[in-house]
Amino acid sequence: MTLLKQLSSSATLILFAVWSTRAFSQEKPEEASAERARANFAREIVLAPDDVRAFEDAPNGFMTPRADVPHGKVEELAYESAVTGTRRKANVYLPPGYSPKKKYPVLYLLHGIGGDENEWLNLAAPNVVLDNLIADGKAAAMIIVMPNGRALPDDRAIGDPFTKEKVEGFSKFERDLLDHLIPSVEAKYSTYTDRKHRALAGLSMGGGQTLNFGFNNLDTFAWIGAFSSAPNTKPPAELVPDPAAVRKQLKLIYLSCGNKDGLINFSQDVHRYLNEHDVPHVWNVDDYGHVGETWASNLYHFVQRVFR
Ligand code: FER
Repeated sequence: MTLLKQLSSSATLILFAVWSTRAFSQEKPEEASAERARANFAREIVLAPDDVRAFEDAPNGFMTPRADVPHGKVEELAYESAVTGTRRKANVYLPPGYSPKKKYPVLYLLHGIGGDENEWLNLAAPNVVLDNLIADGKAAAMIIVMPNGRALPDDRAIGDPFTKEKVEGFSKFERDLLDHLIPSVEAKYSTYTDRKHRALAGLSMGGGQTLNFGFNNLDTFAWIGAFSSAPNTKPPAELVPDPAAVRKQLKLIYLSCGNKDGLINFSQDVHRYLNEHDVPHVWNVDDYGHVGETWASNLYHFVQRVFR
């Protein structure tokens, strides 16, 4: 069941009105609840003249497997994490012709609040999107790592995803990613190991994680993509306290959201702050709500702009 269906299946309409008038700021894990999520999704959407598309939707067939192109493969990576005290799983896409004799850049791709390491594969088939783009010369051959971003001993995507503990798991993932996942990926695969060859992107909670972790670790990532970022996104002045450093170090900041997504306020605030501080970025507002179509389409656009 999709998150939105899950949320609309019970009715707490009065809370919508109460919470949607509250001033915007980051939602702390202890504040998270299904009610708050419904209220966040029901926020009034106010579009400014520059809240428009940077790109058309991805073309027909962009995520359809083609018989005429070489295919990469998806395999599982298991890694030990001192953050969770468990052996964790990630899905890894290796591009067509992957060879330990070459070195590859790596995109870390993060899921939403109800997802796990399989969510991107189900929503957007990044392996197919990349096979097609690489064959057309439109994307660099890259490894894509799809981890489970809920860094908890029990990280299963079951039950109410909005509990304090589960939401905290998404913040704890910063250390899991930096101290355990990245070193494991770079030990197992033939990768470059500098910031210019690492990208971080995600949808919704994963978009918030991308902004929170990406801006906080400029020495680790040079390319960031946040699609339909969730209320876990830190307030912009906290995210980017030093605009000059970001301007200098990041090679791409890509923000997107649908113009029918009640969470668009969170992305608009980051976009406007970056504009006020002259930090170049992509801002793509398409015509979707909080749905897989916008994430797949923005993944298509984002991956063409990294590592080149
Ligand atoms: C919330 C609304 C939405 C929230 C998280 C989300 C933590 C995440 C949505 C998603 O990942 O799709 O209030 O609080």
